[in-house]
Amino acid sequence: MFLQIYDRKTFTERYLQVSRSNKMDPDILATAEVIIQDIQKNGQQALEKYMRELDGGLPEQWTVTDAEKEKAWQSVSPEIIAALKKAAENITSFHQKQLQQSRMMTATESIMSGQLFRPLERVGLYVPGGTASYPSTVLMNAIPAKIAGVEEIVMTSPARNGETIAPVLCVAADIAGIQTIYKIGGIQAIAALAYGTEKIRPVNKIVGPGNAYVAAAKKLVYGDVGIDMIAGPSEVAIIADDTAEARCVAADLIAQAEHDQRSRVFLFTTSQSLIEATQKELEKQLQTLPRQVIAKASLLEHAALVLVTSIDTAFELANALAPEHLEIQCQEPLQLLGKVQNAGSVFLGHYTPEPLGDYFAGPNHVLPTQGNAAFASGLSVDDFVKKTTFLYYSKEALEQAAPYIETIATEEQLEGHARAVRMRFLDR
Ligand code: HSO
Ligand code: ZN
Repeated sequence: MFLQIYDRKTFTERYLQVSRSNKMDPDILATAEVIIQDIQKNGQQALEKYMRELDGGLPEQWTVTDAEKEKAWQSVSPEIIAALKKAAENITSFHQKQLQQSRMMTATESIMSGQLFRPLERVGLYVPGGTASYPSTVLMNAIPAKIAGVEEIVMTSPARNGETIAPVLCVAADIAGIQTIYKIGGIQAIAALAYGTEKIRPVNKIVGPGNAYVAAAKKLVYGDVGIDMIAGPSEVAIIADDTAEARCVAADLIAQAEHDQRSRVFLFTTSQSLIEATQKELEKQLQTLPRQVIAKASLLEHAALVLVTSIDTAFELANALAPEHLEIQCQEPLQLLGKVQNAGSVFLGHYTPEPLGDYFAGPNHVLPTQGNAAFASGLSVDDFVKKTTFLYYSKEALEQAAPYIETIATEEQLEGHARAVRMRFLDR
């Protein structure tokens, strides 16, 4: 398969010097705005109207019942259940180490300060319908929330025409400790979670992927509730030296390309022969890929194979790109880890393909895309925790601080601030 080959200069011009814009489609935003405002104002009645119009009707039961859950467990194969449970174990033990305790920064008799860590009370997880509804995503979103101590985690997913939610999603939700699953999708689900209706309790934060309408809705409700991030199509960048195997490099590029025709995949290598062999392997492997059409479109439109003169240059370009996933398929991968500046998640060595992280190993697969890794991080326990600072001063300690506070308050022309300090030392 002939893919464009770049060097440092041409890659920079084509991929790095273009201004990236994550602006949303104004028509979609306008549609979302109307529905959200209606549901915010008219609650349940408006929610039902949009579910009838857009989802083809109302479900008999608004949430997945115990009987439906029971049936789901019966219909999912034991292998899938075992794999999801093992993955959940690994994700749990990785994320447990992210949990922080409330702490004191200063602790003398006269001055105390610190941070209280408190979980969010209620979190809503959106799970899309259709082909991109993944049980692994249920685990990746809900487990960190559970570990943070979130009391109520609810999930919502479309159940068109009264259909039920996919059994494997119900099983994953159970494994992850989700209590309630609503059968609502789209913009109306996000609005209902954000503002609440008669039947839906509002949440403090909404997480999870979704189509352009769901993404627009999340953006619009942000500020009234928290959201995780607006994730774009999946990306991988591979840095490889001549110890990398072309068939593995090609397989890993395809693994991201098959997600979405807008997925972006990159290879940075010092080896011309690896590039040539990768081209051939891509061609060969695509022939038998079920999602060949999507993967091919993604590769032809967005992929870049980049020949660089040194591994340092490979890192320079990869860091500028700030990819969601970065694979380092080099001889001494651990020694290169320190060169990573911007990446959502890093995969080291020849036996650490990215799907290991998507499904199983423990780190989260909800990661910043489209260059956002330059300023953002993957989903973690932190996303479900509030950090409240606290402060205690004794009379003597405040007395010592008072002149400084008064000076700054005066400079800011906020006499009330100065008085709040002074008041404590006035004779009665
Ligand atoms: N690679 C995707 C996550 C995923 N892969 C889910 C398979 N299922 C975004 O990081
Ligand atoms: Zn994936």
